[in-house]
Amino acid sequence: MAAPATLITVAPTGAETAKSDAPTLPVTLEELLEQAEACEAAGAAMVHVHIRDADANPTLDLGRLRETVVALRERTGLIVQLSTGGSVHDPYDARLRVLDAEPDSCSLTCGTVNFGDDVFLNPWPFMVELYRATQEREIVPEFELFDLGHVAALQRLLDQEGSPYGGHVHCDLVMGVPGGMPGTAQALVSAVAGLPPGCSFSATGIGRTSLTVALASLAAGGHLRVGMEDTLTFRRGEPVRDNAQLVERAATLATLVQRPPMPLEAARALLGVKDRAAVVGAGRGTPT
Ligand code: KMH
Ligand code: ZN
Repeated sequence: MAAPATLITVAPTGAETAKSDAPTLPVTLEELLEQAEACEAAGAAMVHVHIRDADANPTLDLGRLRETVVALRERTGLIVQLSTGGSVHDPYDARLRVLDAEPDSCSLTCGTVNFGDDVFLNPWPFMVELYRATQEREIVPEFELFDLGHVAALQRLLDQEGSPYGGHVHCDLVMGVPGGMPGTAQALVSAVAGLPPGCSFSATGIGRTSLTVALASLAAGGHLRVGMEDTLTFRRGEPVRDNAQLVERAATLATLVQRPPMPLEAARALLGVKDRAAVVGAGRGTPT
C-alpha cells in the first residue's frame, strides 16, 4: 500500500508582520505570486492567503482579494484558501465578505483566543454565520484550532450545523500563539485526541515551536502548515530566506518519514474542493 502523503500548506504573509521587519515577506501581488510558484515547486499544495494594501498594511479589500484569487489560479495549481481571520482589528462583516472572492477554501477559527496583547474574536454566532455561508457558497472551510476549547467548539459546530461543503473535515492546529495552546508534542496529542473521527489535520507552530510541532504532527499522522505568517527565523539567529525555504524543509521532513508531499490532485480530492477554474479566470492548464 502506498504511504499516505503529507499535505503541505504554506501561509506566506499573515497580518501581523511588518515588511520592514522581514524584507522578503510577500506583500505585493507579484511578490505573493512569485513565492507561491516557488512554494508549489517545493511541494506545497495549498496556500493560506492574507493580503496587503499599497502601503503593505493588512486589508480585506474585496477587489484585491478577487484579483489575488484569480491570479493565483492563473499562475499556480495551488488550492487557494483565503483567511477569514484577517487581522485582530478587522470587523466581522468584512471577514464574512471574504467569501465573495470565491476561494476554494477559507479559514474558520473555532473560538476566541488571546493573541499576544490583542484578542482574536470568534464568538459562537459569528462562527455559525461564517460556517453556513461556506456551506451555501460551496467553499471548503479549514477549521483553525488555537486552543483545546476550540476542538470542543468544532464538534459542537458539526453536531449542530452538519458536514462542511465537500463532506470532509480538515483542521489546522495553530500552536504556540501567546494566549493559545503551547507548541508542544503533549498539547498536540491532547488536541488530536479530541478531533472528530475521520478528519484530517495539519499543524503549525508559531516562532520557535515550528519544528517541534511539525515533527509531532508528522508522528501523529498529521499534515504540515509552514510559512512566514508563522515563522520568521529558520534556525537560531538566522532569518528565513523566503517561504519556499520553509516549504523545502517541510518537504524534507515529510519525505524522511516516508510521507512525501501530497500532489495537487490528491490534495483537492482529500479536501473535496470544487473545481472553480472554469468559473473564475482561465485557470492554469485549462484549455482556452
Ligand atoms: N491574523 C490572526 C488574527 C486566520 O487566518 O484565519 C488570525 C489568523 C487566522 O491569521
Ligand atoms: Zn492566517
